Amino acid sequence: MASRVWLVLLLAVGLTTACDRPDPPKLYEMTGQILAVKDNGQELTIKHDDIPGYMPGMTMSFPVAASSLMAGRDPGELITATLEVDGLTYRLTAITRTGMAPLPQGTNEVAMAGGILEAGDPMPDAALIDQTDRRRSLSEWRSTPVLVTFIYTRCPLPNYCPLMDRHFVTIQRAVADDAALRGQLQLVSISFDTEYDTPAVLAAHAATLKADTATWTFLTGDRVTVDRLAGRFGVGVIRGADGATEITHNLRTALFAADGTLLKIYPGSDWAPRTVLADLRAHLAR
Ligand SMILES: [Cu+2]
Repeated sequence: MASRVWLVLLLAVGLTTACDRPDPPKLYEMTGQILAVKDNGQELTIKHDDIPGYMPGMTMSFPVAASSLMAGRDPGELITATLEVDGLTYRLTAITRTGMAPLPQGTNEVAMAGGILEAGDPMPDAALIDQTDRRRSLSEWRSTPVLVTFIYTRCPLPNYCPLMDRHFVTIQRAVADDAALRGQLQLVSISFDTEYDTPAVLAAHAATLKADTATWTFLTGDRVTVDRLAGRFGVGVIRGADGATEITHNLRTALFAADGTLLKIYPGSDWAPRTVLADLRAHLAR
């Protein structure tokens, strides 16, 4: 995902021009913190500061030019590095440790740096709790098609969590009304507001939505578990200071197949319930 963001950014700012004689690679000095060391291949996820004249600070993955540069790399390391940009490719050609610092708290970007689910991946497991205060394992949903999303009940943005709720209401109704789909899809909404969204709050929320809890389950859990799980789905969660009620987050809704593998992720808010229903029908027909 990060590299796609990067590509879009490069195109948007027009750093490359087609047909020109190739320019020599450009070198930029950057500072940041290593959040994750990818065990497969030579890649580091770095939360970096602004790179003057090039890009604002963000968290993204960088390929490393030589395996020798990977020696001794640790999450938490503060570094300076040289970023070499050659057309659309980029890599780190020098890395120097300047210190160590605790990994960021209050966000789950470390979990996200660990790798995001892709189509075909098995549904991750997690120990959670449902709206009736019962302990549940996400793996319980591995034997049926399931649509999973992440929300919090106090979300103030109408086109964020409340929209996901409305979409799930629409899908719940469509599935119930269609003989071919009835009983063929479970819905799971997981709250990352682990402080406020207790089972009782989730039960009240489910009642407000007229959720049929036989097919639509609301889950939450301890913050570390939920944040790690959200990260696996590519949902970034940034909490304010103590007492803040708003949580900064993105939206990712995932459809899993009857064998528990990921069929498709619907990012953001501009997907339509009918798309999910069509994908479900196609999956069931296979
Ligand atoms: Cu929200």
